[in-house]
Amino acid sequence: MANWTLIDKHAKAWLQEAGKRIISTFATAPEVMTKSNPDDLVTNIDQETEQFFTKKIRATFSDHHILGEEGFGDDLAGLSGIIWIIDPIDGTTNFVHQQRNFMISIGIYENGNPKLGYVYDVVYQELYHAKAGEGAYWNEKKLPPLDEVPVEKALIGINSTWLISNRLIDPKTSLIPLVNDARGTRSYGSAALEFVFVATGRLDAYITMRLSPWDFAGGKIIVEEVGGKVTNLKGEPLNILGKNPIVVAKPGLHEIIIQKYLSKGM
Ligand code: 2AM
Ligand code: CA
Ligand code: CA
Ligand code: CA
Repeated sequence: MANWTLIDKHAKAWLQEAGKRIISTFATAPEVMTKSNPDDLVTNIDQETEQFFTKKIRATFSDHHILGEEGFGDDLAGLSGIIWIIDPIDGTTNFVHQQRNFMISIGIYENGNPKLGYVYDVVYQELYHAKAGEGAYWNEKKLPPLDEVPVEKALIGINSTWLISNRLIDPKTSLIPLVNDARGTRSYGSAALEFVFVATGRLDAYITMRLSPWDFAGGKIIVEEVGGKVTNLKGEPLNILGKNPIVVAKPGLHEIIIQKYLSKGM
């Protein structure tokens, strides 16, 4: 039996330490490199932060597995055992351009089941976390269950890249009507931040095109602990080890977004 209290204690301590290390680099410009395209950035700090976690986890929990964005984890064949899914810096573009609005995200799963979720706001030093079945917290404050909200009063996190024609939906029949009906939209540039903003009620929903496991693994556990819904655009469960387009929303609003708006554009 895994000792989840011990795992949680280490995860929190390592997040704090990793956050301090990132802040201590702020005076020096990071080394910025590109990955799949010129807008897909990674820095030496993303890489060093992921290595910080992989070293700690391997030294402390040698039987745990690791999936990290920057590739310092393991080659996973499946979901068996305990897996730490890590995004060392979620919002690298914000990290490079703004030195804020980026998060460290960690989701810990056991045999595919959610166990512990963490999203750490390094600059604000605010930790969002959840233990599956035991609720979610913003620092030490327990987050209340999410209430229902009509579309007319909803603030929705959505990226402008949806306006460019894409293969997932037709923006003219689905997202433009949704943006018209909603109270407002916001784009923050960090998926993990947008997940926890839904969990805290600062956003009512977040709709995003294509996220990898490390982008959503931590935030999904936190949102679900307060009654939020996290699915693909068809309302189906996410593939934890794959890439998914995602709708995150308050209960009720989630069904309306999928049924009234997104199903028309597909
Ligand atoms: P990242 O900063 O860890 O790469 C930006 O809107 C959000 O989408 C961030 O959470 C970012 O995570 C994520 N994202 C996923 N794939 C991306 C890509 N290819 N390029 C830029 N951001 C990406
Ligand atoms: Ca990235
Ligand atoms: Ca990410
Ligand atoms: Ca990242």
